[in-house]
Amino acid sequence: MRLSRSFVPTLKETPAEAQIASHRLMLRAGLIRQTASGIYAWLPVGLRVLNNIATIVRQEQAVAGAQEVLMPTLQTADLWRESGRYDAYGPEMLRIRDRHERDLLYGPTNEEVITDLARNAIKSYRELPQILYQIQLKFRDEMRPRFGVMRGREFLMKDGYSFDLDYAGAVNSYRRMMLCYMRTFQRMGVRAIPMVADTGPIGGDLSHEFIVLAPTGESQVYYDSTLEEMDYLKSDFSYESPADLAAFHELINTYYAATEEKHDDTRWASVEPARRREGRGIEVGQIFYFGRKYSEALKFAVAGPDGKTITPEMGSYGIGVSRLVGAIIEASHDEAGIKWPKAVAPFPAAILNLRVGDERCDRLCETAYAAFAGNALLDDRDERAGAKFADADLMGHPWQIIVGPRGAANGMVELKRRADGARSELSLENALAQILE
Ligand code: 5CA
Repeated sequence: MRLSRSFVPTLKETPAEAQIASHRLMLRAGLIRQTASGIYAWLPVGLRVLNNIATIVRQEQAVAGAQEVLMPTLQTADLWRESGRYDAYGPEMLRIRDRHERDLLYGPTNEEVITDLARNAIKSYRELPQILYQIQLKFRDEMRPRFGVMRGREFLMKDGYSFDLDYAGAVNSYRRMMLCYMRTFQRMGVRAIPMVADTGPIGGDLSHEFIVLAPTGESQVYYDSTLEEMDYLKSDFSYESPADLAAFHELINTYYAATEEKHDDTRWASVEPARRREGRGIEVGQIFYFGRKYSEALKFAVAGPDGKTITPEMGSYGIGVSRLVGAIIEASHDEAGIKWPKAVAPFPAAILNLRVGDERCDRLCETAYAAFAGNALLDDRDERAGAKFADADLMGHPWQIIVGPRGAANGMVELKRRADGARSELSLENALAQILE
C-alpha cells in the first residue's frame, strides 16, 4: 500500500469521544470510523487486521473439525417464538417489520437458525456429530455502546454450534472447542484465560469465558499464571482422542481462574503468591453447553440405531472477532501508538522514504516494496521525517525500514523493531531477511 494514494485518515489530535487507548488509537491510526452510535465502518488498514484475525479463527476451526457456513443477519421472529426467546430477549433485540407485515429481527446470536437448519437436514444418528460455525455481523442494541469496537451495537462474531447424540459427545465437542480457542488466541499473540462463567440469555449449565488481561477491561479477574505460560500450539493433545480432550480439560481446571462473581478467597489463597495474577479483563470469547434447550424447543430429533428418536445435545461457541482488534491493542501499545503482534499486523513492515524525489532513496524503497509484493506500507508522502516516524509508530507495524539519503548512498537502511524500539543499520537485503524470516 502506497500511503500517498491510500485511504488512511490518521488524526493528530486525540478524539474527545474515545475514553480508552484502543478506541483512541483505532481512530487516530485510521482503522475505523463511527457511522452511528455503536456502529463502525472498517477502513483499509483496520480491515486488514480484522481479516487476519478471521483467518486465524478459520484455520484453527478447520483443524478442530468445524465447518464454516454463512447465515443471514436477518432472521424470522417465528423461530424465536418457537424457542420462547422472542419476548424474553428484550430491548437488546432489533426488531424489524417487512412490507408484508412479517416480523423479522437482526440476529444477536443464531441458536434458533442453526437448529432450524439442522432439523430440516439431519435425520439420522449417522449424520452426527457436527460442528458448524460462521463469521457474521450481529446486532445487539446495547444500552451503553462504548469503548469503540469493544462494545458496539453491530459487531463481528464467530459463532459456532455443536450437535451430538449424547452428553458425553456434547462435552467432548465443548472440550474440542476449548482447546481450539486456546490455540486460536495464542496464535494471535494474546493470552486469553478460560474462566468458569454464568450462561446469561444463551442458557445452559456449563460455560467458560476467555479473558484477556488489560487495565481497561470490564470485569475483575484472578488467575494462576501457569495458564498463560502453557504452549497450546505445541501440546500433544489430539482432537481425535476423547481421552486427550478430557485430560486437557482436567489440566485447565487444575489451575485457578475466576471472574469477580465466581471468585473464591480460600482457593485463591492456595495459589502460590508468585503465580497470582489479578486485574481487569476483556472477554474475547465464551463457550456454552446447554444440552437440549433448543433442540427440544424446536423439535429437532434424529432416528437412533434402534429406531427410537434422539434429541441432540448442543453447545455454542462465540469469539468476538471485532472486539479482539480492540483487546489486542489494549494488551499491546505504548504512548506512541499500537504495537501489533506479527500474526495480526496489517503489514509486516512500513518502509519510510525520508527523502521522496531523491533517486537513491526512491530506488531503494521501490526495491524494498517490491520484495513484499504489495504486502507492506510504503510511506512515500511528501512529509517531514518526524511526521513519518510518528505515523509509523502510531500504526504499529512490527518493523520499520527507514531509508534516508545518507544510508541510501551506500545501499544501507535503518531497521527499527516496534516492539522494543531496537534499531540497527544494515543492507536492505539483510533487513528483508530479518523481517521475512
Ligand atoms: N451464541 C453464543 C456463542 S456463539 C453467544 O452469543 N455468545 S456471547 O454472547 O458470549 O458473544 C460471543 C462474544 O461476542 C463475546 O465473548 C464477546 O467477545 C463478543 N461480543 C458480545 N457482545 C459484544 C458487543 N456488544 N460488541 C463487541 N463484541 C461483543
